[in-house]
Amino acid sequence: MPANLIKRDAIAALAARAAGLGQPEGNPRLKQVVNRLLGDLMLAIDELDISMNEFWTGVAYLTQAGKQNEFGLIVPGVVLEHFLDLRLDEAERRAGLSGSTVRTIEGPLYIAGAPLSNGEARLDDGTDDGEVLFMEGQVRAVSGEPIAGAVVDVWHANTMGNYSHFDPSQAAFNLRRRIETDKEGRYKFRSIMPSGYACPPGSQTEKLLQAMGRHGNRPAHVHFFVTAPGYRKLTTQINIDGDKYLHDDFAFGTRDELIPRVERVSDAAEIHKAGLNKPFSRIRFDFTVTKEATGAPASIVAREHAEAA
Ligand code: MBD
Ligand code: FE
Repeated sequence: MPANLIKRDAIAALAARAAGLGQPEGNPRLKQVVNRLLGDLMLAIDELDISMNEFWTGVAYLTQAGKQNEFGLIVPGVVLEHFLDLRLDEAERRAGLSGSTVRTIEGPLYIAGAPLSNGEARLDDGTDDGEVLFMEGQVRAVSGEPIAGAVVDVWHANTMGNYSHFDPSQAAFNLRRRIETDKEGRYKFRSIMPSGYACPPGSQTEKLLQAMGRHGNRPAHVHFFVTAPGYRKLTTQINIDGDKYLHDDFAFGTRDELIPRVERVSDAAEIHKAGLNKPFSRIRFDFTVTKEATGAPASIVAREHAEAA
C-alpha cells in the first residue's frame, strides 16, 4: 500500500474520540496521554505504511512479552529507562539540586525486604565459589557531612549472572541486603564478584534485540538504593571495570562516574589478614545524597516489584 493514505486531521480526530476527549467522565491526564500516543501511533502506521501483518505481529509479540513478564526487561533494552533518568537528571538540575552521586537505572530484578544489618553484612551464602569482593564506603550529604543511619540496599547477580528469587536455585535474598550506615556513615560488605547479566535465551527481549542486530548483555554491576531520612532516594549501580560489556551495556546503564577502581589483592599477607586463602578484590565507593527539597521532582518511584514469597 502507499504511505500517507489518511489526512492528518482525520487521524487527530480519531485519536481524540478514541481517548474519550469529548466525554466529561474519565481521568483527564490518562486521556491526554492516550490521545497523544494513539495519534502518534496512527501517524507512524500511515507514514511507514505498516502492514496488517506487521501490525498483528507486533501485537502478538507484546502479548507474549506480557505473558512472560518481560516489559521490565524490554524497557531498559530499548533505552526508555535510561531516558527517564536523563529527564530526572535535567529536572533536578533545573530545580537547583546538584552534587549527588549520579543515578542509573533500577532494572527489573529488585526484591524489597532484604535482611537488614548494622554497618556491615555478608551478601553471599557461601555456595558460589566466586572471587571474594569486599566493598565499603561512606554515605555523605553534599556538604561532606557523613550520614549515620542511612540504608544501603544492595543487590547483584551471582557468578552466572543470575539474581536470587528470579533464579530459584539460589537461596532467598542471596546477594541482597540492606545495610544501615554506622555513626560515621560507613557501610561495608563481603560478597562475591558478580558476572554480567544476559537476557534469557529465547526470551521476547532477546528476540527483539537480535532482530535489531543487538546483543542482550550487561557488564557486571552492583545495584544500590541509598535512602536516609530527609534526603532524596538515590538509585544507582557500580560497574565492574574491565568487563567486556562495560561500555556496551544493552540496558544503557553504565555511566563514567560509576566505574570505581577494583583493587585486586594477591599479596599473601593481605589474603591471610582477610581470612581467605586466595586472591580477592576490594572496591571503595562513597555515595553522596542530596537533601529533599520542595518543588523537586519525586525521587521515589512508584513501581511494581516482585514480592518475595
Ligand atoms: C539487570 O540485571 C539489570 O540490572 C537490568 C537493568 C536489566 C536486566 C538485568
Ligand atoms: Fe542488574
